[in-house]
Amino acid sequence: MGFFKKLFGGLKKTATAVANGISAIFTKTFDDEFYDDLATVLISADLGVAATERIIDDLKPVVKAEKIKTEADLKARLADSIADLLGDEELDLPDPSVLLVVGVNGVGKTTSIGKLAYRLKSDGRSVLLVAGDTFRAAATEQLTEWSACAQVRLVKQGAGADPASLVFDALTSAKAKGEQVTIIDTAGRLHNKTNLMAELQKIDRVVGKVAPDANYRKLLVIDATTGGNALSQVEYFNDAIGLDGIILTKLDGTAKGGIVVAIKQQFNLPVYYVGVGEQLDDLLPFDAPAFAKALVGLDA
Ligand SMILES: Nc1nc2c(ncn2[C@@H]2O[C@H](COP(=O)(O)OP(=O)(O)OP(=O)(O)O)[C@@H](O)[C@H]2O)c(=O)[nH]1
Ligand SMILES: [Mg+2]
Repeated sequence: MGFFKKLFGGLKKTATAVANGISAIFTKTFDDEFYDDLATVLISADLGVAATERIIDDLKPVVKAEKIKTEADLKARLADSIADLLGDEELDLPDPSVLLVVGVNGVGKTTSIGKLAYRLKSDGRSVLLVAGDTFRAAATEQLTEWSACAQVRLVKQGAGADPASLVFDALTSAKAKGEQVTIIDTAGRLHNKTNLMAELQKIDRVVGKVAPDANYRKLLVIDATTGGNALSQVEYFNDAIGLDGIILTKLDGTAKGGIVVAIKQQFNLPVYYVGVGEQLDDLLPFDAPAFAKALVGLDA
């Protein structure tokens, strides 16, 4: 399946909600009432109040100047405004790169790492996976399966091992073997578990020490179906280790895909990848214009 088809398929629930919402309120007079209703539609899709206001302020003069009349044209201009807000940043992975993948329980960290490893390997990069979730034996098994599937090397230890020393060993090995991209999985953790957040900070310091010259990126995985709560997750993890970007999973399971826009507005953090399903190729690099179009229900 092509990239756009996958993205549109993944965003279907959000797109249907937004597109139907716009159809329901559409009038040819674009007055304050219309824009209030449009704001309600966007806020319902979790774009957030601040981003919604910014998008509508941006849209109004364009609608006027271009004498927009049709619903399709309105949606196209709306998509432009959303894309502008999102910006377009790719995750650049020069050699060597280290990715630390963090997030609360069950958001899709390990699955996304597996999919990303597969994608990078298919692009001809050498990838090392690090089973830094030593909390549960099943977590290491899960990553072992992904490493076999993506045909990449894995560094692991027994359950209960200290994740920071595992990361130390893994990065030392990555350096010796000249691995291009090292991806570190971590146990799911809630912000109120201070010992687990401290453990994450320790891992973070180890990476800084062992691989000071690497392109080191800290990525938070967020489950799109959690809605507004995702914003507080960004805040806590950002405070703890300083994030570089987001992987947003399970877009296929929600009508609230607009959370991407709220995150960008509030934290100025780029979304680098989106998860749109459970298959191997269901992790897509984020493409702001395509995403914005899909979000309002327009075809590519
Ligand atoms: N529909 C859908 N399911 C997903 C997506 N990404 C992950 N999942 C599913 O979410 C569930 C949890 O995924 P994991 O990768 O184990 O999550 P995790 O964050 O590593 O979980 P912990 O290690 O327990 O904290 C699995 O059933 C995945 O298949 C996605 O983009 N779409
Ligand atoms: Mg996991």
